[in-house]
Formats: sequence, C-alpha cells, structure tokens
Amino acid sequence: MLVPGTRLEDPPVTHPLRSVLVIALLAIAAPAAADGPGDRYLQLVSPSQSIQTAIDRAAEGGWVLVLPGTYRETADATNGLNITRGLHLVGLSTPKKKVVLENSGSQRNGIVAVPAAHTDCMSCHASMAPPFDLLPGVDASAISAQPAIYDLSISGITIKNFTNNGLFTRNVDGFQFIDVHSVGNKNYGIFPTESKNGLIAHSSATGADDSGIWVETSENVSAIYNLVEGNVNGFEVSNSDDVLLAHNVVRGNTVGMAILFLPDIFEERPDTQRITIRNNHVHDNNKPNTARPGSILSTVPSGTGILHLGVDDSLITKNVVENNDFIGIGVVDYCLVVSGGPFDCGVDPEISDGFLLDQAASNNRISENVVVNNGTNVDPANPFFFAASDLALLTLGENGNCYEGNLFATFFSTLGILPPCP
Ligand SMILES: [Ca+2]
Repeated sequence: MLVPGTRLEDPPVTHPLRSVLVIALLAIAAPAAADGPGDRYLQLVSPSQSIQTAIDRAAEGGWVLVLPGTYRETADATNGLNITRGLHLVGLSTPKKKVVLENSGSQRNGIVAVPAAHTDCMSCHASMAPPFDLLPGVDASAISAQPAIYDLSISGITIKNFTNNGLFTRNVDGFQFIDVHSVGNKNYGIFPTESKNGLIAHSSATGADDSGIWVETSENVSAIYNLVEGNVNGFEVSNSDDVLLAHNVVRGNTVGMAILFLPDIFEERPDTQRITIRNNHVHDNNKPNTARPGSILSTVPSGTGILHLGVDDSLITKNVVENNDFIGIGVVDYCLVVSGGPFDCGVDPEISDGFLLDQAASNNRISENVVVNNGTNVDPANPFFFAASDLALLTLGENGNCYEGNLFATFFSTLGILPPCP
C-alpha cells in the first residue's frame, strides 16, 4: 500500500495474480465467513454472482476476488459498481480470459469510488453521475467535509462502454489501479479527482471523447507503463500537483498529453505544479477532435504531442515525441492561447483574479527529449498554424522556462529563441 507522503518512482510493479491465487485458494478452503454486511475479509465472485454484493459485504481492507468472465451489474441504474470504503478489488484476469465489467443497460459509470456521503445523500444531488452536481440550496460543505476512502486497489479489470466514465474516484487517499483497462467509456476512462497518493500502472484507456486517463484536482499520483490510444486527450493532468507520467505509450489521440492549469476548477485546486513527464513515447497524435461541441476541449487543435498550459515548476525530459502534425512539445500561457476566442480571459466568467496571477507557464525545464517530425502537416484552418513545430513556446515572457539538450529540427517561440537553461 502507498504510504501518504511517499513517492513511487518507477516501482517494480508485479502483477498481483500470483499472490492473489494463493489467497483465492485459501478463500475457497476457508470456512464460511460471517454473513453480516461489511465484515467479510475475503470473497470469491464467479460470473453467475454479483461483484456489488461482494463489495457491499466486504470488510474495510477486505479482498474481493473476481473470476474471469463478463459481468453486467444491475443493482444501480447509474453506476456499474459503487465503492465507498477501502478494499482490494482484484480481477483474476489471465492473458486469455479477462474480467470484464460491461454496461448493463444505460449506466453512466463503470466503477465509482466515493465516500458514502455521496450515496447516502441521494436526494441532495441533481445527478448521481460524476461530478455529482448538487440540487440548488443544498449545503455542499457537509459533503465536502466527508471522510476519505483510504487504500483502494483495483486490478485486472476491463471496464467497457459506459456513457460517461470508466473508473471515477473522489476523495480517495492511497490508490493503486493496476492492469485496469477502459474501453469505449465516452467521457473519461480512468479519472481520479480530489484524490492523492496514487499509482496507475500497466493500464490502458481508449475511445474517450475527452480524456483517457485524467488526473484532476489530485496530488502525488504516478502514472507509469500505461497505453493511452484513440482518445481526444490521451492523458490529462489538470489542477494537480506532484504528478509523474513515465514510461507510457501515448499514440493516436487528438492531443497526447494535456497538462493543464484550468480556470473552471481553480476553486477546487488552484495549482498545477511539479509535473514530471519523462521517458514516454508520444507519437502520431493526430486524431480528429471529437470533443463535445462548445466545450473548451473542442477548440483544441489536433496534432499535439505534449501540451503544457499554464503549468509551473515542471520537468519534461527524455521523451520521444514524433509524428504529431501540429506541435511536438508546446509550452504556453493560458490567456495567450485562448485570446480572441469564446474562452478569452477578458470574457470567460470563470476567470478569477487568482487564476490570472498564475495563468503563465513558468519555471519549466524541457531537456534531453527527442522531438522530430512534428508540425509538418498542420491544418491550415488552425488559428495557430504559424506555430507548427517540434518545440513551441508561446509565452509573453521568459518566466524561467528553459531548454537544454533536446534533439529537434524546428521550433517556434514568441520570444524568438528557446531560452537555454542556466
Ligand atoms: Ca502558472
């Protein structure tokens, strides 16, 4: 389990299958557990049974082991599975037989892990789908003061075809999502919010019309050895701090990695700082933008490898970024790139004074990347077509951003140069 405050730096992640099989055998051999809700330490679920029933019976920190097969859970019309306390949900997937959680009808989310206050207050919400908008007049402080879920692990599960999200968390402290695969979940695939001390590894996300893996309003999260493919944003990190993205393959998205400081969630978390992006292969992110028309995301041009928007104190290093039609690595001030459009900082009511003070991209180091064959096929209708290049810097000042040791062919800079690192 992750200990709060520690930082996993490329840990030797092992598939939990072997140890889990031992536990499963023990479970089968063990005498029947007591029957009350919330007191079972170990359960084994087969395809004729309900995973939700086992989750509801699981003790805090208990293990729910799921045999391979396709599961369509029907206890909740909105979410496939609801988790309200820390536990280990382990799909016993093998390379040939997977554990698949599929939409059983018109469910909006695959797995939702939020403290019980959300679900206990059904009548407080305009919608029980994330982000759990409250009805007018409901006091949000009671729900935001809820205790967290501690130590949640989910592994070995494919989550398919939910209308909104694959795996959503809010207010989880200590999470590990390993070998979790989001397929065709339309908004966000793997989506931790207001969560911390987490690891997402050996997982994948494909087919989201927004972000495949989105780390939002969270801190101390590592995402390593994942594949994100065929989404609008492959990865998105927004208003989050101390995030590591390493050893991921990011291909075939509209934007490979969108690292963002955003105004509309500024109230929830007013920073995006200390993001480390290294040793990733970010290539061929040229998918047409299929985001919801009218959303800010729908205005983002296709063809960017790494977009670093308004973010500070971060490191982009040792990545291979190639064959993205518009920009390889773009470091940009927020207000500069939205100027003149519907989200112009002088027009958008979401823009606060606090956000304006921090909207520039500052103190970022871009070093030792291989950034080639980007910006060679820009859409002439793209309003920033002139910035098409391997390395693009669109900032109004130097702001401490610097470049060192990159291999690249073309650049664009509003400063005329790419400032060298001191
Ligand atoms: Ca900033």
